[in-house]
Amino acid sequence: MKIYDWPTGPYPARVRIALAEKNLLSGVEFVPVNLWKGEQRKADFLAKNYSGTLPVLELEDGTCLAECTAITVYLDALVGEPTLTGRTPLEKGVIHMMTKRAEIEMLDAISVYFHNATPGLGPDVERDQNREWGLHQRDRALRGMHYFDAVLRKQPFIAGDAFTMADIAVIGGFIFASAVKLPVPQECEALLTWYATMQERPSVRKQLAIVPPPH
Ligand code: GTS
Repeated sequence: MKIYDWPTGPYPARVRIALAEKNLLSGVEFVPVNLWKGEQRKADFLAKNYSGTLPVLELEDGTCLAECTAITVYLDALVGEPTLTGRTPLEKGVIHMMTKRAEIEMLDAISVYFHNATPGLGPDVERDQNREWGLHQRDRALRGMHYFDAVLRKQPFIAGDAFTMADIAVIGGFIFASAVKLPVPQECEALLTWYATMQERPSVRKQLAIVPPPH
C-alpha cells in the first residue's frame, strides 16, 4: 500500500505511529505531497481525497482512504495485536469518542489556529485566513489540554486502561502544538507526564526522530 503524506506533519504522524504499533511500516511506500507548494489542492490529489488533506492510504486496486481515524481503523483490522480501536462494543465506542474529542478539542483546534492566526503554509496556500477564528480555536486547544489533563488524573490512557488510537490523536496534538510553539501549560502535570511516557514508546520515538524535510 501507498501512503501520501508529509513525513513530519502531525496528522500523517498519527498514521505512521499506528503503522509502527502494528508492525506494518515495512509494507508501505510513502509518497510525499508538499503542503507548502499546495500540492494537496491540485486536481490529481483531490481525485484521491476530496478534502485535500494528508494522509491518504491507497490500496493496490486504487481505493483511497482518507482521514486518520478511518485509516487507523482499517490498519487495526488488518492484523490482530495490539488492538488500537478496542475489542468490546463499549471499548470501541469510548475510543472513538475520545479520538474525536482529541481532534475537536486539541488537534483540529491547533490546526485552525495554525492556518488562520499564523503565516500557516504561506501566502500562496493560505488565501482565506480568519485571525479571530484562529485565536478562538487556539484558546479552545488550551482548554482541551486542561480537559485531557483532568482525564489523565483519573486513568493512565486517554480512553481508559490501554494505549489506543485516542492516545495517538493527542500525541498528534502535542506534535502540532510544538510545531506552532503553543506550549502545553505547566500546570497540566498529568498530561505532560503522560506525554513523557508516550515519547518512550518506540513508535513515537521513531516518529519524533524524523528530521523535517525542506519545504
Ligand atoms: N481530518 C483530517 C484527518 O484526520 O486526516 C485532517 C488532515 C489534515 O488536516 N492534514 C494536514 C493537511 O493536509 C496535514 S499536516 O498539517 O498534519 O501536515 N493540511 C493541508 C491543508 O491544506 O489544510
